Amino acid sequence: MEYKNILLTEEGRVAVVTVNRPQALNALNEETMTELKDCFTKLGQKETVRAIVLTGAGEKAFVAGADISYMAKMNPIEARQWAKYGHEVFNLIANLPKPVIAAVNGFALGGGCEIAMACDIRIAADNAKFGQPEINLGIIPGFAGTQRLTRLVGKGMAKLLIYTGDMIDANQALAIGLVEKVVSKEELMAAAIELANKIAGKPVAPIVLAKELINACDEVGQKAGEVLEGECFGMCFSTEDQKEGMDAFLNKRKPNFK
Ligand code: CO8
Repeated sequence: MEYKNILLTEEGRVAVVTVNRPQALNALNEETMTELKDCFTKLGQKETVRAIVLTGAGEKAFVAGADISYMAKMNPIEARQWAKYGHEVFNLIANLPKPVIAAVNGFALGGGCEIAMACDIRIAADNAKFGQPEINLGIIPGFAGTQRLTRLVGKGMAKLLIYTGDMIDANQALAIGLVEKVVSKEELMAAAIELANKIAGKPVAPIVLAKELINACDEVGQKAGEVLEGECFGMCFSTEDQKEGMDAFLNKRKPNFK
């Protein structure tokens, strides 16, 4: 598939996906969502890619939301379908068997905040702004914002943000646990790529299993989570990397993971 609204670059084991509609502050229309779906599906299957960075083109925005001009004339059935499509694409990212880091370089509003939340880790530039402003359009978040925001920041803070539609800055987002790190906007991409490379250098199976288990927190209780963890922990011992990691430690050398 040829991409018109996103850019894909790969350097070593890290792929960078850039939403590229700066004229509309990288708003997500159907075409962009379909390209993201295609791109993440392929990256998920590509063995040479071990970590992915998602960002937005231009100085101003990561993603300023779902495209309002695309949504304005939707009927209720179409809007419901659009929300479901968003869930499908963002779940693909959230459940991809490799880490995805959002490098939030400006406005992350509505669907933009929601796609950032579908990523594993969020690094924000100090000029980034976050919010779920849907209330000001007469709607609610529709790409799982009511669910992912609540899980990340708790019910009270999610209600404050969703009821008011107010934006918060990067440091406020850090304080409430919506992002994991804030850096200067000049340092953003280097920091995101450095982190992606660091994770890409770790053994693959434990990363995949850890992601599945941490995501499973949303679905299962403590007891079932511990059962799953035990199974996955055992599974690690069937890998070469476990033997290598432990042998390297015991012999006081650096591990050479496959
Ligand atoms: N959709 C479409 N176009 C957009 C969007 C958007 N979300 N955001 C910005 N643009 C466009 C503007 O229309 C403008 O285009 P033009 O130059 O042709 O007039 C261009 O981008 C630049 O934007 P501004 O001139 O507005 O730039 P400012 O710096 O003045 O303002 C803001 C920046 C504050 C980010 C402002 O653009 C804004 O408020 N944008 C909308 C933010 C928003 O409300 N986002 C949420 C959208 S709803 C959503 O995401 C729901 C997701 C779930 C959907 C599922 C429902 C079924």
